[in-house]
Amino acid sequence: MFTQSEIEQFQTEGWVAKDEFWSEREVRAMRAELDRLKAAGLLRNVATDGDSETPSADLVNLQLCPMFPHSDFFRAMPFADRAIEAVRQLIGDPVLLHLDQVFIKPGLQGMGTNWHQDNAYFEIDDPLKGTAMWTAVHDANVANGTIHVIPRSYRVSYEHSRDPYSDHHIRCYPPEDEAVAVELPAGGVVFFAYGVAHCTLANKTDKERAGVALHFINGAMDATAKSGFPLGKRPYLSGDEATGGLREHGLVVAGTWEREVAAALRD
Ligand SMILES: O=C(O)CCC(=O)C(=O)O
Repeated sequence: MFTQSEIEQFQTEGWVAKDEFWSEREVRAMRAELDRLKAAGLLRNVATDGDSETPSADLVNLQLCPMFPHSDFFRAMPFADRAIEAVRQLIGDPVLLHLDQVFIKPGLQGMGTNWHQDNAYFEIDDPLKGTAMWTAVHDANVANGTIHVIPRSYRVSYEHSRDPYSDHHIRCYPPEDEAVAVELPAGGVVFFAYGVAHCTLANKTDKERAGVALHFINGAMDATAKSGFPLGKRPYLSGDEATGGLREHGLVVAGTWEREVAAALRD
């Protein structure tokens, strides 16, 4: 999956990207499933008007967190062999799924998710032993507000406060001039460690852009990791304790990704 130098990039810079991770067919299936979730009214606009409270009528940051209770498709995604293999190379076995969520930014109205370090929520002891896997469901570029990361920022814990433009997020104020804009084609993925400061920006194009964010931790972080799924409900994806989802979800999810892709596409 990754070359040695890509793994080293993750370990020193805190992030690494893969342009062609999911196939064009898998991306079509993701879009179809997101359309279904949207039509079912499950996405919520979390944007506020600058006071962390008043729902914004103009700005839109549509979020669903967690996704798995509403979607067999997104429940299966982290169990895809490719995802597990990539994450275990970066953070080591055993790998657990810690959280899943999606952010949709409608054309022209879509707003960014302000600067933060995931570890301000998750508080794991080693900020490189947890990683986000952010999938670009549409081409993600500077114009539509792609994700930006600050390399090596896992070495600093920035102070976080309430984000005035979100009803529940927190934000920090890192040195933005050090940011890298991670442009990805649809189906591309960026992995960034829990300690890496990141944000997305406004979608200034007239087309929707979505990012699916899966968060993973190494098993050694499980006992003390905050937020995310409750302890005992974070599926082990690799290692001796992995049951394919049986223990945490009550049914075997491993091996269902292809079937879910076909189902989303009604093939
Ligand atoms: O896609 C976004 O707007 C934000 C993603 C994010 O902050 C995350 O996955 O932690």
